Amino acid sequence: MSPQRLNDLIAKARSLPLPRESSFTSRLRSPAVAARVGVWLGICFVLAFITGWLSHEAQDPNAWLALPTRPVWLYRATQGIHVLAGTAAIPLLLVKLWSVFPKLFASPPRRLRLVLIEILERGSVAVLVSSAIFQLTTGLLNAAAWYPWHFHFRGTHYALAWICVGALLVHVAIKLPIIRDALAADIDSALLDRDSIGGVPPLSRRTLTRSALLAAGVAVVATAGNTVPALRRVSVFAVRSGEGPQGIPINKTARAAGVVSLAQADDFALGITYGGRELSLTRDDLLAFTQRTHALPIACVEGWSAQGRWTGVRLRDLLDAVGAPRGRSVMVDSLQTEGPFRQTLLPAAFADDDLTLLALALNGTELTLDHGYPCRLIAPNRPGVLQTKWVSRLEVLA
Ligand SMILES: Nc1nc2c(c(=O)[nH]1)N[C@H]1C(S)=C(S)[C@@H](COP(=O)(O)O)O[C@H]1N2
Ligand SMILES: [Mo]
Repeated sequence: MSPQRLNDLIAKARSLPLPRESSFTSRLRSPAVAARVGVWLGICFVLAFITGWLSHEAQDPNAWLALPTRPVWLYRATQGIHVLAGTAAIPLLLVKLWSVFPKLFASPPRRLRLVLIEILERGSVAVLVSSAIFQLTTGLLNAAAWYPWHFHFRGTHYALAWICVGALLVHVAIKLPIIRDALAADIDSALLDRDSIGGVPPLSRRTLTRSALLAAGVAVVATAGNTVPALRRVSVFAVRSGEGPQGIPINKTARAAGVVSLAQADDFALGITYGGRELSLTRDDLLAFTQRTHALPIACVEGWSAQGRWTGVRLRDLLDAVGAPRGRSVMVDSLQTEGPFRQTLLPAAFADDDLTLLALALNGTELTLDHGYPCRLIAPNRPGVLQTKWVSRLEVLA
């Protein structure tokens, strides 16, 4: 495109009946606010990114970063932080977008070189804003157990996280001088303001920034009951803080998993195999093993978690029964015939851990059907999605 034609295009764009940057006169729409809210937003995104990445790795049996088996509450904490950081980011992002909105209508610069820089800069902001909105919306809906999409949530949310954080780094790098100046100056300083700013608004910049933080805090308290039992009564947004049978919520019921009759069948037997050796154990056989009780949390990737007292057979005792050596991973199968969680790989560190149980009871009573009757896996510091219910078979891998 010739410079002349570009100039014509720019002139045409300028004459369109759109708002201009100068149409916005509020003092609140300022770099002073954008930078301050941006710092908190950045903290939320970094926390969500690190904890989300950890969770993604924890669910991947081939990950180079394996979760340790201690402390038993670690994954519960990181996944709680993940969902709460994302929740706090929602009001912060809204205020931040509002504060920079006039920039969307800034006239393009006149020089070709500057236009190219502007395109790059705006492009990175477009990627950042759209990926941030995508991440927060899908995350929020997922935590609310509503899945109105057809794509694979975990893979998509994970891929977009890298794009979002990449665009965030580019954005911060480009804006560093203005961020530095805005944070160094008093919040009411007019130093970085647009020319079009009008009179004194009904709200001070300080009040707006504090309100944004307060809204983030309220959003956190309103959801934290998903993870923090003490907050259950005030957490109006906590989707699965409800008690559930045996004191713990249910993610997938036996009916939804299609295992109601198989799980209650009289001839149920757990198969355990190692090499050529095979053992078949009824529920009564399992009850004849030494029963142990441990307090371990179910920490769902969708942000809720709850502690239970699980009673059952130490997994290692079952592996010993087929003569399997230590240091072997175990494939855990469920009675469920479909769905991604019907089979999970239990890495050796978890299979050999003293706290890992094939649970038969929860909080003092026989496991209910929805919690995984006749038997379910419960291991320390393991994502909820991998705590397989309705276990039918354990295969010790070579
Ligand atoms: N077979 C099977 N096991 C499963 C699931 C499933 O869908 N199928 N859901 C998992 C998920 S996502 C969670 S959070 C926990 C929840 O356990 P609970 O319902 O006993 O609280 O079970 C896990 N075990
Ligand atoms: Mo879950």
